Amino acid sequence: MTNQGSSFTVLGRNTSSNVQKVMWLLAEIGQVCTRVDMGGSYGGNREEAYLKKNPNGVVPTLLHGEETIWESNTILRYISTISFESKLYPARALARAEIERWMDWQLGTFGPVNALLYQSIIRTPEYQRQPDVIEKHRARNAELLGILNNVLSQHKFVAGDEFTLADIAIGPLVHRWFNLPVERPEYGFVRTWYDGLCERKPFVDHVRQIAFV
Ligand SMILES: N[C@@H](CCC(=O)N[C@@H](CS)C(=O)NCC(=O)O)C(=O)O
Repeated sequence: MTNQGSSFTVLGRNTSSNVQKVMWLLAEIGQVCTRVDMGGSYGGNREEAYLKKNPNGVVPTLLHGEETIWESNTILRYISTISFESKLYPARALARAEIERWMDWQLGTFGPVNALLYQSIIRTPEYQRQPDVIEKHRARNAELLGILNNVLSQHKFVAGDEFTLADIAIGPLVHRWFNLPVERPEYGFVRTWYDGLCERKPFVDHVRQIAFV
């Protein structure tokens, strides 16, 4: 397959949850990569050279040989496919759909709601924080995590009994939920799953130990 032997370069700051997913996956499968700080306080992502690679001006962007890939979940699928990581991303259509719907749920449903909560606390100076706004976002996150809790009551990981890309897509956002100063309902199944992630070194290295900014 083209570029299969080429190395990976990830453009993006390690504080971005979308960069974290990619770094976490690469570490899980033992793929060496180079990461270049871009975005946030590092900047560079609105410059012409970067926009030529990723017209959205956001991180991450993956460079692999001659190829340039953007959208973090697409990057996860690309890396898994070319690395033949069939447990993380099986070829069977139904198994794939099970995983991909949770990746899409992260991107289209949970991600935006989680980002609003994160921004209303971490990205807002303390004196400007609005308790009613934080509460609105907290409640919506709690509602969505109830869905996840229900699913995790049925099997060990998000998309079944195997650890897959679905866990990697959602993990960094659940990490934020458990570490923001908000009240949380008792979601025992999500807690057990999250505690399990915290026992994985790649998760600790690329998600858990990175400070919130
Ligand atoms: N859907 C995109 C979202 C990418 C995105 O919004 N990245 C944020 C960081 S999480 C970003 O680049 N923000 C601007 C910046 O960091 O300067 C993906 O999953 O790759």
